[in-house]
Amino acid sequence: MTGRFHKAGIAVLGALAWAALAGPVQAIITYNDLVPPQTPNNSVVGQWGTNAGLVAISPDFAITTIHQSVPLGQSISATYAASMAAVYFNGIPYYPQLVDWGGGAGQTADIRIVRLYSDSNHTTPANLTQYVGLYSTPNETSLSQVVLGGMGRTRGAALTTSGGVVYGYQWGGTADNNNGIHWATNTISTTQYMQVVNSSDRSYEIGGDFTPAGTTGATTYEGMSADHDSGGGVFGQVNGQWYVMGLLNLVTTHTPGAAWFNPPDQFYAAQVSSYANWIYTTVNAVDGETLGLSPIPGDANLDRKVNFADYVALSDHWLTTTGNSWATGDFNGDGIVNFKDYVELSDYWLTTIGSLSPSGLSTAPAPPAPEPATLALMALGALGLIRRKRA
Ligand SMILES: [Ca+2]
Ligand SMILES: [Ca+2]
Repeated sequence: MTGRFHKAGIAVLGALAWAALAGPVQAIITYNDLVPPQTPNNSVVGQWGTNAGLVAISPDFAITTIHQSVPLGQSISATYAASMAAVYFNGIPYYPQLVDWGGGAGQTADIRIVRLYSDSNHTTPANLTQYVGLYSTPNETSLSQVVLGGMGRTRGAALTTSGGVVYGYQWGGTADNNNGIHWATNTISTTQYMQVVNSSDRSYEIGGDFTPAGTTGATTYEGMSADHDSGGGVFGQVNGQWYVMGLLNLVTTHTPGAAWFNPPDQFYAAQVSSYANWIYTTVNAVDGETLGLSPIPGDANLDRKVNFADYVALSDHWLTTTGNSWATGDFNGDGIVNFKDYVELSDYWLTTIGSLSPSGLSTAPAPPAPEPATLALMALGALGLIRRKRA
């Protein structure tokens, strides 16, 4: 795969010099025009100028990528980060101010934080009613499904082999760009620290593949990002709430632009969990606003600590198949409390992330190292099972 995936182009840059193709309406690029039944509200993703998007994370704040302002080869500097365009949520204009960019001291993440106002003088706060929380734990690859949402190009003509087999789709014409939000599903298969624009600019990223329909690993509404989807989001639902886990920013390149599923193209997004601490504290420092953070896997009682109280909730419902929820230890939402949920709790055992000062938030994409306490938990788990059987 790495042989063919010789470089990752930046989806948002430049109008391509090729004729606009008539094509169906649906993109982010999908196999068909079906829309996932469960997505964040359409108004969570806004339009950034004519070539990108942004994601609302509170009534008055949003995050987007930086590279839609940066020429190829240039570093992501404050000058480029400060480049602002009109933004629209649900067709209503808002006026952004740069708050911070890059992910904190010494970081070059393709993320900027903006504060939104409803007037061009920046006096009246935007007061958005639709927004999502920040995904706060670096376990994106463990989720069975994520949702992609962006404003980019729609699906163009099918690409076929000489034998007539469809292997991908060209990107639709620029007239399709930024005319509305499009959704798809996928899974996150990788986390990487990788180049975004300039060779010295790197972001922690999450990524996935445009897996062929009907093959192992393809989601029902499988799709991937295309040109001008940058700044749109990768979203995950945890305990019934939506969280942004990435800002779409890179895709495999073809000339002309296209999305292949055979072999699968890759998409990447700046990883929010690696920068959640920075986003949270930066916004909080501006006006005291408290952002939503996704629950820690295993934290049944939502006190942002994974400890014995949570273990008891899981143990009390061990191997039950009805009436379950996050509060009863069903952390993966499949209705059953079993070993899969136990593994999530075990992975985050004794993890503490304060709700008001989340200094303990992980800033690395790798999962936490196993701790000695896990062994103790395993022993407790065995005891719990024995007790259940005797009951
Ligand atoms: Ca807890
Ligand atoms: Ca479960």
